[in-house]
Amino acid sequence: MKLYSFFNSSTSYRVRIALALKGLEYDYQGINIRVGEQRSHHYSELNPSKGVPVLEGDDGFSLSQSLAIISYLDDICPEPRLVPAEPKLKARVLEVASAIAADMHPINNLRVLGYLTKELDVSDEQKRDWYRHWVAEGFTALEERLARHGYGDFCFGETPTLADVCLVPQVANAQRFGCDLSAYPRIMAVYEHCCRQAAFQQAEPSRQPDFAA
Ligand SMILES: N[C@@H](CCC(=O)N[C@@H](CS)C(=O)NCC(=O)O)C(=O)O
Repeated sequence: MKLYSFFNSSTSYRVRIALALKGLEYDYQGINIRVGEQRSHHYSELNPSKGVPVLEGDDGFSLSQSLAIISYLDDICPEPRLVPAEPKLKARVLEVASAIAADMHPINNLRVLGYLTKELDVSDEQKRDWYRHWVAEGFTALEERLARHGYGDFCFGETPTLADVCLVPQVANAQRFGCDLSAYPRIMAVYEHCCRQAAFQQAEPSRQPDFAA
């Protein structure tokens, strides 16, 4: 398998965590989204949405969208299951994953931040305010959700799920943008617990072949 990834991309980070948890080997192909490689002719043939990650199987099957990739990995390599089978737990896990992947990530994606500065002439400070505002909205709701329904060291129990796989990269990105995360003790406790696990460490941005400070 080959993973098209960018070290700092939170969506790539999700898939790297899933691959590491499942112990799956893969070749790493860095796509530098800072310089626009995701918009190159070659890459947009692979992914018309022009984003990372893309997973390419040895049989030529290729797939974009981090959540679809993780669902596929769960089907071809079920242990450990990242989307639990039990209906209510599965729904809770998907609720958290969707809050991050569908509500939070898209409005702070690189192309959105780029549009703010390049097309709408927003200053870097205003762009940071935008980022921090949407992180605060999203994490305030997520903290409440986890306080009501979460338990154990991970989001839900003592084994990682898709909820943790989405939470860790979102926290890492928020830290990179200098967000104050002190109001989210449950989110941060889960994040810190995950960061002590070998699979999560293996997937960290600083440990990727294309890492650049
Ligand atoms: N919903 C997609 C989003 C993919 C995506 O847009 N990834 C970001 C990096 S986190 C990207 O490649 N951005 C490039 C850009 O915005 O131009 C997924 O979950 O895979």
